[in-house]
Amino acid sequence: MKRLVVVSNRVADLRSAQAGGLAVGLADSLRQRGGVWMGWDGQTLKYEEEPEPRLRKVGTVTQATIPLTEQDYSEYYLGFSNSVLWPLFHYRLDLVEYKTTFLDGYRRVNAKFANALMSVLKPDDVIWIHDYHLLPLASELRQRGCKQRIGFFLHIPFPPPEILAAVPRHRWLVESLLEFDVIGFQTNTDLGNLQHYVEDHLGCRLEPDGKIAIGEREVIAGCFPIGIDVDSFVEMAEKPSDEVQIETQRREILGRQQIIGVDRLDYTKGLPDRLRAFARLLELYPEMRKSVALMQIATPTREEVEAYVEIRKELEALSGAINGRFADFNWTPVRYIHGTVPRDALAALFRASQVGFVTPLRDGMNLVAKEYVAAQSMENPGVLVLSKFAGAAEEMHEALIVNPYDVDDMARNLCRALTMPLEERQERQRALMQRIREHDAAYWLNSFMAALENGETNRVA
Ligand code: ADQ
Repeated sequence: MKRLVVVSNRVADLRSAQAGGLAVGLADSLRQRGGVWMGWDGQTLKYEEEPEPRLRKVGTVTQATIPLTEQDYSEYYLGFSNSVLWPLFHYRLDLVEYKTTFLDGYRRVNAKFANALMSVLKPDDVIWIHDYHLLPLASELRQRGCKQRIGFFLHIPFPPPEILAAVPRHRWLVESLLEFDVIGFQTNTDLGNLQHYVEDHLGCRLEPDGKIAIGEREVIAGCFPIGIDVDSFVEMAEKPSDEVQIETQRREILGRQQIIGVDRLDYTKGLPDRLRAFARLLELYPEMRKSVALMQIATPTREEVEAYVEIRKELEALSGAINGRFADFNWTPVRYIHGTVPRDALAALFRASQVGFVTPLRDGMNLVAKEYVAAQSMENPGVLVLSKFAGAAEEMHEALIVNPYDVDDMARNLCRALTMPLEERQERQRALMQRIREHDAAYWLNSFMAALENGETNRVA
């Protein structure tokens, strides 16, 4: 079996129990085959140092990391990656902040990654590159003579051509992308967007099997929806800590239901309208007051980008206003937690919540939706209320699908979820669980690797 070389902006800490399903799945595959995981080490240096990657062996896996300079961090990471590509690929043209230096930094760091990677590659390796930070990396590697097969997986959405055309140098970006042998997307919508772009802007031909023909070359572009490690999540959900158990029993005695939201604190996750929808539920259905509460857990991220500071302020103000308006001496409608919760506690909290409320304005997949379903018990499952703009909605039809821009629609569906008869909840849960089991983390990994190693184009419908 060929050695696998994974490249992503950051290298996951493979020894951490908190690593999510993706890191664990990739790490397992790396361990079995032997391989390398390369990325930025999270350090920023004042001065330039042409990076020799720092190698650290963890069992059969070599972690190869490089530092960035402060300028790289600001132009490549905060700049082009997170102030241009992230908002734009999530259809938020209004939040794009572009400077020419951002693009320079983005190209410079991709070249740095390529130099570092060339020094660790062996002729027989297969290379798998992840996410929007590294779109031009295959092109940089090819320029340095890399002949190995290179795959790419985009974790976030791929926008329609009219939106993509707002990125400076968008043509260069897509041409660079086509230097990969396999390009994987989360959904058929994303795949369709790339296909439209290459047909309309680059004059490429689509083969009947979905391959993109560019001159003599053929590129596989496919849909590989990412999944979770269902069993490990089920196991965690079934073992609640004493603290979670006491809290759950208290709510049961009081006859109170809980709606749960868990996200990185990001403007793509639809958090303000989610809180407004909860307030609207209390307005439209006054009988729900004191019998339901919303727990929203939001982990801070990218706090150096202005848009993230704004969203944090907005949420704090909104949760305060809702509590000020509706709270009683013995009932707090919104519990807003600005922080991270350990994965095992999260699983138990999902199981103890009657509704999983997942309402991104746009999301590549959204693993929280799948984790919520995995955590439910078949005897008394909760209901997933899911945005139609999450990639997960392409597969999870049995959730209550909502429009995250329509506060009234979300409020009505919350009420429907909270009052749904047991039989209907079980029917939906059975179908959802079957689907997330079929399309789990291992399936995602194996189907991508089959495309990368054997050129298989079996796409998920
Ligand atoms: P993210 O935008 O980070 O990922 P998501 O898919 O929801 O979004 O994954 C987040 C992970 O972090 C989940 O495992 C979740 O449990 C955990 N998490 C989130 N908030 C947390 C909190 N407050 N406390 C503890 N854990 C928390 C990107 C794309 C997604 C895509 C994934 C994987 O934006 O669309 O699904 O990559 O491809």
